[in-house]
Amino acid sequence: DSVFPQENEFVQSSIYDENFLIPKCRIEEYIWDNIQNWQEKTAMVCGITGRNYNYAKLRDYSAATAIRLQQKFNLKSGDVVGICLPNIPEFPICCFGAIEADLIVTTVNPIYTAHEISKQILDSQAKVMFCTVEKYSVLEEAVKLSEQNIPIICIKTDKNDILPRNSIDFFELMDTKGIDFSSLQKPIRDHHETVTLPYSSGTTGLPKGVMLSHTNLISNCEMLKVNTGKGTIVLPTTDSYQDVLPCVLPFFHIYGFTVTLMSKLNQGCKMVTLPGFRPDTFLNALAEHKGSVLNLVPPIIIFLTNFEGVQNKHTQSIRNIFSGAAPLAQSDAEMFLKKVPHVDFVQGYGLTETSPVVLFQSVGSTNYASIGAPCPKTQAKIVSIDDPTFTALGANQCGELLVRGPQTMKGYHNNEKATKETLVENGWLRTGDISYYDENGQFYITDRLKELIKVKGFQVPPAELEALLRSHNEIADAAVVGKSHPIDGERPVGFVVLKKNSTLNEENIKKFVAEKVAAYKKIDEIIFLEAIPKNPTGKIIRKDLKAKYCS
Ligand code: 4UV
Repeated sequence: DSVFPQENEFVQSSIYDENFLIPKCRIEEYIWDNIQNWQEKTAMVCGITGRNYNYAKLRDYSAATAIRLQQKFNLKSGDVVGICLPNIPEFPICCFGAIEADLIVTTVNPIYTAHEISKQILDSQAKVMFCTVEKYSVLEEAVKLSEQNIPIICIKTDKNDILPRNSIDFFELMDTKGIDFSSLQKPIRDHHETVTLPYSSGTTGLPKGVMLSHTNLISNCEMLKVNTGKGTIVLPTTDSYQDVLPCVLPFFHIYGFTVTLMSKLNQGCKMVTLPGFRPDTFLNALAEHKGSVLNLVPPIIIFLTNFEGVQNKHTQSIRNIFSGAAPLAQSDAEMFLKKVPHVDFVQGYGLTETSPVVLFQSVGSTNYASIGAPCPKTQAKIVSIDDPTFTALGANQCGELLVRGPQTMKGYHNNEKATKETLVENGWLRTGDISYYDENGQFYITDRLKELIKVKGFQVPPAELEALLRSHNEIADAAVVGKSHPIDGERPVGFVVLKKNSTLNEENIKKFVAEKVAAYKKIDEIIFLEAIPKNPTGKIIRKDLKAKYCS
């Protein structure tokens, strides 16, 4: 357990530190830790087709997958496999099977284009990819673009699916027939080693692989179990294995991965997987499966508040709702809770780089504008933006939020420079968010210092869109910033300097980008400029663009 180096009295510690212990084990041990209590209960059920697995089956299929991955592919401990899957019941089998085989999992957004996937394949050096039959042609194209020779393991999710010719059938891989469970080669990498590599752009630049260890992720799951007075943060009862979670947030993102998938498998819940957000399937899952716990982002909270089709039968079984990943206005929370006054509502704050949760509210707090206070074993401080000593400031002073704790990443994969800029002295991680805390130690996010844009809680790195715009042979220079949007949070706006004689218009440019990126990254508006404002070192002055065009 980490003991933090002492700093001044303004550093904010958790009020829940006492008796908090982090299990020293690997993820596959943690996930199946209490399985004897709920072997026969449903672990995963598809909210569309009803396809389901109980806990005993899920564990056995994961172990069989681990053994076959070790035996059939030329993989060694610490090699990376890519999981490009929507929320389907097989997601944890692929993922925790690969982890049991001592591999590292990089989760890939299943709505990414071939162009986006190929970048992650190359950067992570993935050796095997998992996808659904539906996504196979995109994966095949991505593998081609990356000029690698990578086997693709394919999951049939519909009874009419036909296995693509050059792919490997996942259902054969996970089949337990003929499996000798004792043939699994024991892992040689311990719980401090990297186990997942989700991608995040961090404070600047292109997406980077975030190296998270078993301990990072497990400590975060345990923090969510802490009792804040009126019950635990994530689950309101002790018999949590009866809780049902309609899983609408994607498992590939750290929120869905840790807070939903890992944490709830460890507690014996039933997860209803939804491959994407659609009002009808989401509401069906709530009513039909009697959803009791929800992990959400603000746009879905706004949907539940305003959508006319939301009736009592959809919300009556809900007991606990957690919101995170983007700012939620106090008024949006209040309007929502008028509709569901029986619900325990908690907001949290986190980053991919911190597994993700670092601050959360206590159950029963009505200060919805706040993101709460540090998790167990976690500290937070506010520092002046231009202070190279990162000295903690007192209450009610705005500055950059820094955090540290056992959930803080090991660093960025193959990127020492970005790691050094983000992880500074004494284990502090720079969040790139502007924040302050009040006299009660409650934190508030007021702005973002980093260039990241968040659309519906998803990351849109401006550097990625700028590089894409600049790759057009009629575009001389480009910049991208976020503009506030009442439901999505933000949307990207592009600034473009055209080359001489170019005839490009707004529509051509938007189309050019839309063909190469996932839908939520599409540019909403293009503004033509004579020059992009830059400082003497060539950095785009985004705040000028924002102030002039996006307010
Ligand atoms: O890296 P990332 O995409 O990570 C996240 C993780 C959010 C989670 C997930 C589960 C939780 O339980 C939880 O409390 C939070 O989104 O993006 C990180 C950036 O998202 C913004 C902030 O700018 C981070 O640096 N962000 C995340 N949560 C909040 C937020 C929030 N509650 N309020 C405002 N901004």
